[in-house]
Amino acid sequence: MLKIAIQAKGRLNEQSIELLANAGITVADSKRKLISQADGFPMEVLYLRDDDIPQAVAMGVADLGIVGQNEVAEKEQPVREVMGLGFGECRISLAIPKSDEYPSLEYFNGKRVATSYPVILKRFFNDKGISADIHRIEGSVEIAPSIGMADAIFDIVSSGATLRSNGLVEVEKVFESQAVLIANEHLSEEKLSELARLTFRFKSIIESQDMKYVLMNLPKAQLERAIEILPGMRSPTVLPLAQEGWCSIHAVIAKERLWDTVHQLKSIGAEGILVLALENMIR
Ligand code: PRT
Ligand code: ZN
Repeated sequence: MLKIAIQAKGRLNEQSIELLANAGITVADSKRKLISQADGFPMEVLYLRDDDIPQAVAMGVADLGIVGQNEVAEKEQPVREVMGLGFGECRISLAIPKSDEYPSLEYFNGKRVATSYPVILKRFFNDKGISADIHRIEGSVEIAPSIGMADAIFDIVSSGATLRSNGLVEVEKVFESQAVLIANEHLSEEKLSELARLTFRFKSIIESQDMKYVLMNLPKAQLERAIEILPGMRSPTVLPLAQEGWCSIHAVIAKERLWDTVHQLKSIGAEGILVLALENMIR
């Protein structure tokens, strides 16, 4: 049976539980438990702090984990990154007081930089030949410059609101992150085949999140043109309508192309266009 570690509480907890639920795996809420048995899949769930997940997976305390790529990179534990999960997107950036001029990376030579990600930062500065003084601090990194603890910071940025409200500006985006599924490097054959069943479900959920299911009525004479407009999985499904000379078309369209495609279809005479959410796309 697979054991998966997820964040006990925090930003990735809810979406990890939701992803499992969409994959047909119901897990208990983590508030009172450290470990629980899932329903719908042979799996145990371990609730941990995100910082501990890479190590738990590397040691085999858990077979799998859901954690930010930032933690995987920082902790440098030997684990396999299986797939990106499409949530928890953020970046780790260098930010400086907005009153400072920023000529180039050279700015950081000799500066004190506060961060909870010293390993990633050290690697970046080494790569770029910058010699700065890296201060490791946990939590509230963004206030370090204003209280005189540091000249600059290296921290997680999402909307940028936290930086702005602390009088800082983002000057270098260093590391892009999202939640990932990680696995122990020495899983048994049996566990690997359970993992394959799990990733199959995850992939179909993640793919379908970017897609819409579209149906419409169209004069049969325009069918050829509609097929050219529609990207489709293979080709669109075409059904006859009771009304002579008309048909109904069903197709799956990527969200970012949806409106362009709809406008084109309308311009060749499509009517009664319905756009539906797609729950799962199994290839
Ligand atoms: O208790 P535990 O150790 O498990 O949790 P934690 O407090 O260490 O982590 P948590 O729950 O804050 O974040 C978990 C993971 O979510 C991170 O490791 C990232 O992979 C991911 N993530 C995505 C984020 C953000 N977005 C995010 N915005 N983690 C933190 N932030 C914080 C950031 O530190 C900063 O304070 O949000 C602030 C910036 O947000 P904006 O929107 O103002 O730019
Ligand atoms: Zn943490």
